[in-house]
Amino acid sequence: MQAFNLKSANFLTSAQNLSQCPPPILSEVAFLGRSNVGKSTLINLLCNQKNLAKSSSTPGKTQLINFFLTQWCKNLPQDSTKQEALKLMFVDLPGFGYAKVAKSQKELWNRNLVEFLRKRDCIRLFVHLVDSRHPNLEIDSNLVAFVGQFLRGDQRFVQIFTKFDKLNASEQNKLKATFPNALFSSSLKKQNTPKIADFIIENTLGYTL
Ligand SMILES: Nc1nc2c(ncn2[C@@H]2O[C@H](COP(=O)(O)OP(=O)(O)O)[C@@H](O)[C@H]2O)c(=O)[nH]1
Ligand SMILES: [Mg+2]
Repeated sequence: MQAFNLKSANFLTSAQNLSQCPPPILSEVAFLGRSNVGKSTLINLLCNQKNLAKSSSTPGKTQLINFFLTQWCKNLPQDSTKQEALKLMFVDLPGFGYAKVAKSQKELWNRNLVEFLRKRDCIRLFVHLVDSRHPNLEIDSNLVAFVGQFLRGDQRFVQIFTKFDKLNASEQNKLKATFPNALFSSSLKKQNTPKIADFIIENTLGYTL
């Protein structure tokens, strides 16, 4: 059974850079990965809404840091109506890598993204999304190494492989065996979504159930 149930999820605001971000008063979950890997889709799945984070088939369109306020309730057997909701900020980040824009524009985005990742103190969990069909791209291993340079003791890092439905059963088993600590997500077969939500909340709020 899912340990946490979604109570609400709303778009809060967008920012171009760190200085425009809302006050850092909530724990944040930063979703990062290549353009088109499925960041917005996963946020929509977790938030149980079709179009909360704009998902598009045109890579590189999201240039802004988007903040979504989510609220969760612990799934208790007894009456939980008086329970205080757990508030968590989901942050949809601009995709790195491919984008159909000028080089100078790309460099500016990269600078803004790097500054956010390094200096946004309230990030508790980095969720690195990787395409299940391309698990070993250099751009992704560079990202792991990069975040590893500044990851603090009170921050966690997890890899989630997206588009798991694009693999056949034997490819799925192989990927799972190769990355035993990772999670796997599919927008077509949503059965892993509750597990992903629980993982995110437990690793963000430091909950032990
Ligand atoms: N088959 C399949 N397609 C997906 C999945 N996740 C995302 N996509 C598709 O991949 C494209 C890019 O997704 P999007 O969420 O916009 O990627 P983002 O750029 O990382 O935010 C869209 O056409 C999605 O429908 C998935 O789990 N399975
Ligand atoms: Mg997106």
